[in-house]
Amino acid sequence: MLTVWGRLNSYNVQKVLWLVGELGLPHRHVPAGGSFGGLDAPEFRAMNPHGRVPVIDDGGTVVWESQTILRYLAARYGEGRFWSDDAAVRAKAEQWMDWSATTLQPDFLVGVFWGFHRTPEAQRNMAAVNDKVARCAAHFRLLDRVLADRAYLLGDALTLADIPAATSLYRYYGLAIERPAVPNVEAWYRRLQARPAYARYVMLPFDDLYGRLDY
Ligand SMILES: N[C@@H](CCC(=O)N[C@@H](CS)C(=O)NCC(=O)O)C(=O)O
Repeated sequence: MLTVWGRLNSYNVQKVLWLVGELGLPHRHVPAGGSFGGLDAPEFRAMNPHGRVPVIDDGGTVVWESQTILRYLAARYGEGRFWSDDAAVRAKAEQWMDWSATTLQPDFLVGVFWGFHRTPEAQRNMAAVNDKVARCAAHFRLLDRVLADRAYLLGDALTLADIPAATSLYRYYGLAIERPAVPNVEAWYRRLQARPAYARYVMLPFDDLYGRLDY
């Protein structure tokens, strides 16, 4: 049995549970982190010395770091759909995963979501937030150009390429910030909202995180 540790309102946990849902994997979910705590417990640190969620235990194989978990689950359970033995095919998806982790996520999750939503109003650095909002607009325009002739980032089907970037959409569209007109991104987002696993694991309220700098 697969076990997934992590609070449901964590972006990194949502990525993993979304893929678990897409793969239809039976699993046990253990809330951890945030108000659930538990990350400093010796048993948790024995699984993840970094003390962060998500973590999975798949029949004794323990994995942490959300992007590594995505690749593990895809390789183990997603052959033909989320995984390929062809390195060239895999690279097409992995470049978007890495772009998301190194470019979109720092600007959106750290710069905008933390800088604006999670930071109490009196402490916000709006110049820095506005800079990140503008950088995000450029990132979503880039995605818009890529999505001009396709339903998902790599073509007709959802792949690992979509998961990290698209997990941001629910929050990006839920914040009172300026956004560019990106109709192809909006169509992608509508397609994703129709997927039960996206609706179940990504489209979750995040107002409890408003103005909260602590986990
Ligand atoms: N690079 C890590 C980041 C993990 C991370 O920072 N997780 C956050 C939640 S998104 C966490 O555990 N925070 C402490 C907490 O929730 O208590 C990953 O992708 O898994």
